[in-house]
Amino acid sequence: MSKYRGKKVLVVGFGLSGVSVAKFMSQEGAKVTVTDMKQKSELAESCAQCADLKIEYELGKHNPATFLASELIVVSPGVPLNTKPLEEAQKAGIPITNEIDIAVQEIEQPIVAITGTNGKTTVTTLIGEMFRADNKEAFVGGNIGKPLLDYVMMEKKAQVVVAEVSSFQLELTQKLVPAAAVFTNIEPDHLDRYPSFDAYAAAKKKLLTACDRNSFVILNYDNANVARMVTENPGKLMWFTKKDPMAVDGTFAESFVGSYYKGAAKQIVARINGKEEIYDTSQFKLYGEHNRENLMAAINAARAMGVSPRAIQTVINSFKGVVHRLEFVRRKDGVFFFNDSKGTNVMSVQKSLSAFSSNPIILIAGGKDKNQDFTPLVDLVRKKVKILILVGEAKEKVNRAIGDFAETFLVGTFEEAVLLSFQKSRSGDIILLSPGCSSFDMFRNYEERGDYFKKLVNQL
Ligand code: UMA
Repeated sequence: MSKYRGKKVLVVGFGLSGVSVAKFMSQEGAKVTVTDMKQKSELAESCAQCADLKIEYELGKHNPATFLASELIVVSPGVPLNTKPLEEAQKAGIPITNEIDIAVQEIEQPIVAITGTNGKTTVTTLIGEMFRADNKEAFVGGNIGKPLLDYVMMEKKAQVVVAEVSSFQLELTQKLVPAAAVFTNIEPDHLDRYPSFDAYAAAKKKLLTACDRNSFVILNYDNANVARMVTENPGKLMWFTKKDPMAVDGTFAESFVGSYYKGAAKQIVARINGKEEIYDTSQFKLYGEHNRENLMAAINAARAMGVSPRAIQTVINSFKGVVHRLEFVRRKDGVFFFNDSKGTNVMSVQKSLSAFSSNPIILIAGGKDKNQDFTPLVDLVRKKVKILILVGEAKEKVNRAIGDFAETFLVGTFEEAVLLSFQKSRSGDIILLSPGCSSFDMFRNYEERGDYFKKLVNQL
């Protein structure tokens, strides 16, 4: 009998994660209540998906008494844990968990978990593709947009679960033991949710402490915040680096397991099980050095999990990238348009700007601020950005930080931003939407923002 049968379960937040939890808990025979700060009219899609289920709703508010009367509270990733009724419930000793932690207790297949500030969606997608190219069924989900509980409810099971996990999801995770854990990089982000960078990094580190000695731990040697995280050896370490390990130091080179990039030859060398394998990246289509890092991370994870080198090479040659991530949209009158709507923090804008070598860039940025410092962009803006178009809630703040380093326009609407970018462009320019901010001031999510950008661009 299900351990949830008859239990009073409160689901907090009724987005993707909440819907999946509500469905699962109903299926398990729990007494489900859903609460969300939004009104019913704003949650039509979620309500429609659960229309056939026997669920109590408390919408438009969070009622502390309902929290205190629950036996289990399942929190959506976007709901901060310092929300008052949650704090009170925690004080009262009511168990609080999340969708990921419930799911991993039900999943019998090995889990490859990917976290980091940037690159995790690309790495997650690449790993999934590599399994598939090797004729192995993979479920690809988590923060990438498909809740893991959806997988639990599916009848047909995959051989492996490849899960992107965010810091929000890791905060409450206790039961996850990944077969492989990947850390792409850790840089300041979500500082509107966390009191400090250390608090954010600590949430990410929970994936490392979740590993046991059989887990493969895949780390970015070139990212200081990741490299310094490993104080003791939690599992089987695999590194990836753009440097030649021989040039780093002798002991590192000797003990090196993982991948490194030989830029001149456009090769990735993977040293696995004491042998070296060479991957040719000359046909890899993704822009930028950071995408070489993402590729190496994926190669390590795939090889650790037994994917064949041949399948990996096939994916390197054919992978087209991830939507909203430095996604090429169109060329019009010699101007190239790129949609990087998923670039929601300063580091990702840095990586996207660095991906282009010589063409002048017209950058469209701004959105909802996450209490970020935009000044790390100064150098790149000065060197690469010809025109800066700022929009959204954070436009004044971004302008104060970087507006002096390119010709800058502040505009009122997203439509104006796109139109102006095209009016100001010349053949050979790159128009890049890379907001450095989240989308919630004007859109439902970054996907909606990116889709709208593409629609406007295609109408030009
Ligand atoms: N809500 C409340 N009370 C609050 C705060 C929010 O009721 O105090 C409600 C909102 O009104 C809304 C619901 O909670 O209706 C939304 O929940 P959510 O923000 O957790 O969003 P979901 O739709 O459930 O999607 C979540 C992840 N969202 C976030 O982490 C913000 C999705 O990641 C993820 O794909 C999905 O679960 C499935 O696992 C998105 C994301 O932006 C892509 N992630 C961040 C990122 O990548 O930077 C971490």
